[in-house]
Amino acid sequence: MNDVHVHLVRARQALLNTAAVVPNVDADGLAAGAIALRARGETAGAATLLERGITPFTPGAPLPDGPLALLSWGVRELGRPAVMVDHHVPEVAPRSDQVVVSSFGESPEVPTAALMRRVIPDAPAWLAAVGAVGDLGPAAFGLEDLRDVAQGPVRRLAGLVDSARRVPGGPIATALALLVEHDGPEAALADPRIAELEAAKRAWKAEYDRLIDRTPVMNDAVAVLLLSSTARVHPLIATMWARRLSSRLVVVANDAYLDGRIDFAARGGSGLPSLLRRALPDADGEFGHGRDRASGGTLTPCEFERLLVGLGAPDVPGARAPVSSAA
Ligand SMILES: [Mn+2]
Repeated sequence: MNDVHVHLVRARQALLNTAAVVPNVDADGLAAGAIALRARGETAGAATLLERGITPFTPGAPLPDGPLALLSWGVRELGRPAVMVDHHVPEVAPRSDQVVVSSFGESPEVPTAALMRRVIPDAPAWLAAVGAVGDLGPAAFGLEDLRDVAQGPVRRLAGLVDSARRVPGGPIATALALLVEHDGPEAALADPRIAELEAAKRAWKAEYDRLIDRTPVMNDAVAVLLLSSTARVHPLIATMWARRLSSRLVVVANDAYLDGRIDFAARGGSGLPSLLRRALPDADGEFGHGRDRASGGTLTPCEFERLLVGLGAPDVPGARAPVSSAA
């Protein structure tokens, strides 16, 4: 056996032996979670689903005792045994009682659900595809061994599953249950509970349509758009603007997504996580993780203003005046 194989066997054993599965709640995380739960013989109800704005690395996060399987949360400092499966930029080396399986840096990109098939080789390809499509869109079907899945149903299901987390109080547990309980995307789509996901998708789309015509304020380097919505609209709107304004860093912020905080998405440019942290070096907020061209975070309104100043963003009507030290 080679080292990679030994490592994956160790990861599989850790995954099967952890106290609980903690999946991220986007389509990629939930599909990865469904693969883990099925391998462990568990139902969706056994998973730990964290509230909006909380990650497993948040101090005081409501997590069960014991070792955990963290799926698609990044690789960050954690003071307990764990297995972490992920494709974002790893931020720390794992401790000796932690196992990390990361596809970061691979080309083509391998989202977490697809990566899970290396840990659980008999995991269903359609589940890996639901997660991969959630992150990569149709390009996911170019990944090796995802080429034979039913593309239409997988795309439809991936969109519905990802909608659950986009609206406040959305049907995330239902989305996970559909992935755990069914043996194919068609069966999941035929489940009556899919109506909950369809309602979430409609509610999200209405918010997206309401806000899609707002124009960012921009200079040559940075475009900034401030929105107010309880729906998770800002990442997609940021991606849309980054495509249109390809030379600029795009920051789309939402002041109604989390109570009292600014949740923002940054897109475009490159090396985003370190760019953000350089712009706001002393902040202890939850920000500057993720991927090379897709990052963001959650900051207090004051910290967010300082971030904009640090990034060299234009003055934005609706944001409070820049802090005096930068004036
Ligand atoms: Mn992902």
